[in-house]
Order: sequence, then structure tokens, then C-alpha cells
Amino acid sequence: MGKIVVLSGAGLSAESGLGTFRDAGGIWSRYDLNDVATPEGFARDPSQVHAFYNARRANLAGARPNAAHAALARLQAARGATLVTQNVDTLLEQAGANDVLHMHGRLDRAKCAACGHDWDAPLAMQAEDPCPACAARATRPDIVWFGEMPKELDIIEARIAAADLFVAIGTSGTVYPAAGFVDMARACGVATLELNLEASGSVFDRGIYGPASEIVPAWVA
Ligand code: BJW
Repeated sequence: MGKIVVLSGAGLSAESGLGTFRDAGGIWSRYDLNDVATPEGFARDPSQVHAFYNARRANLAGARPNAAHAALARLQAARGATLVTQNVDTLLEQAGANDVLHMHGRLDRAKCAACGHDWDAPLAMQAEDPCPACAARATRPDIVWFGEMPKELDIIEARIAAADLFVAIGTSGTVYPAAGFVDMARACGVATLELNLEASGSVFDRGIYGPASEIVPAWVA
């Protein structure tokens, strides 16, 4: 298979009990993303945004990696695969993966909106918590919201361009720039594979469909 880059989305963690965003009953059917996942929403009502992420953090504390996370950790150890995730959970790390590229940030990290310093997040945060570096009271989750620049893009794009296989797992392919990675891979002559509950509609060379906890271990084996 050569060099592999795996991009994961919320479907990877669905069977661990963390909700997806756009499936029926998903997170965006219960919350307005403009309120909880934009810098403007945070400026309007920081306590509403913190309540949303504090609840997500508490949910994550009770979640465990599933067989798909474990299979990807094995793939990384055995084949040196690059693991890129849009997920803000840490279930890949809990399954034993290292160097996961969290392009949309991490729930377990806090960031100062004044100076940019980041640190380990407590289970419950509020904007008034002082920054350990500059003491400003502008604490926010270290999450990439709509309109903000995703993290690690240079390294992700370089790894995709140099890959032999690009695999997208459990993502609807609606949020850019991640949604464009498959087109970038195809333009670079990289083979592409989708593993998802059902076809996302993006163009891949090949697809395998079913629950991640079944199809990912079967593909990795
Ligand atoms: C299963 C399963 C099971 C279920 N087994 N599978 C054009 C170009 C560039 C940007 C834009 C553009 N047009 C608009 C934009 C801006 C915007 C954007 O993309 N908007 C779209 C809605 C159109 N993008 C941005 O603002 C991004 N920043 C940006 O673009 O900066 C400028 C820039 C420009 C050009 C180049 C580079 C940069 C930032 C996006 C930030 C996204 N943030 C969120 C929320 C924060 C994190 C959090 O709170 O958790 O991230 S939104 C939300 O969606 C979250 C996710 O990471 C992201 C993707 O969702 P995902 O993972 O795909 O989940 P779902 O629910 O959509 O899909 C689940 C899938 O799983 C489904 O397919 C199911 O079938 C499947 N599934 N159960 C296997 N058991």
C-alpha cells in the first residue's frame, strides 16, 4: 500500500457514543452552529459556547475508543500511516496512536483569545479563567470554528501529495478545506478510498460501506 494518509471524521467516534454533526439527530440539529462554533458566537455569548464544549468534554470523559480507533493505531504503528482527524476528541490517542494531526483542535486544550497561549483544559472552563501566561480573562476552547484557519494544513497537504493512498473515514465531506483533500489527492495521482456508513457523494476511486467498528478493522487487517 505504500504511504498512507487517513482523514477521519465524526463517524469514526459515533460508535463510541460521541454524536456526529449532520446525521439525523446530530449535533447541528440540536444547536445552531452560528451560536456555538463561530468566533462571532463566542463574542456574543461566551458562557453559552463554554456550556456546549463543557458538556462535550464531559461526554468524552465517559467515552472509550472503539475497534476502528484501535485498528488505526495499529496501522500507524505497523505502516507509519499519517493520521489526520477533524475530530476534537482524543480517542485515537487513547487507542495508542501518536502524532495525530488534529486539524480542528482538541477538546482537552484551552487557548487564550488575547495572547494565543494554549494549555491543558480543565473538565469545565469559563471565559473568566485567567490565562496562565498573560492573565487575560479571555479563555476559549482550542477548537477551530467556522471562519478560522484549520491547524497543520501545510504538513497535511504535503503528506497527501507524497502519499500512495488517501483514505477518508466517517466524514460527510461538507466542511472545507478537509472536504477538498480527496480532490487534491486525485489531482496528485494518489489512490483514494472512502470508508463510511454510506457513500458521502464525494468522488473516490473505491468505497467500503458499513459501521466503522467493522469495516475499518477489516480493511486494516
Ligand atoms: C459513520 C458512522 C459509523 C455515521 N461508521 N461512518 C470553500 C473552501 C474553503 C472553505 C469554505 C468553502 N466554503 C465555505 C467555507 C468555510 C467553512 C466551510 O467549509 N463551510 C461549509 C459548511 C461549506 N470552513 C471553514 O470555515 C474552515 N476554515 C476555513 O475554511 O479557513 C479558511 C481556509 C480557506 C481555504 C483553505 C484553507 C483555509 C473551518 C472549519 C471548522 C469546522 N469546525 C467544526 C466544529 C468545531 C469542532 C467541534 O466542535 O467538534 O468541526 S464543524 C464540524 O464539521 C466539526 C467537524 O470536524 C466538521 C466535519 O464534520 P464530519 O466529521 O464530516 O461529521 P458529519 O456529521 O458531517 O459526518 C459524519 C459522517 O459519518 C457521515 O458521512 C456519516 O455517514 C458517517 N457515519 N455513523 C462510519 N458508525
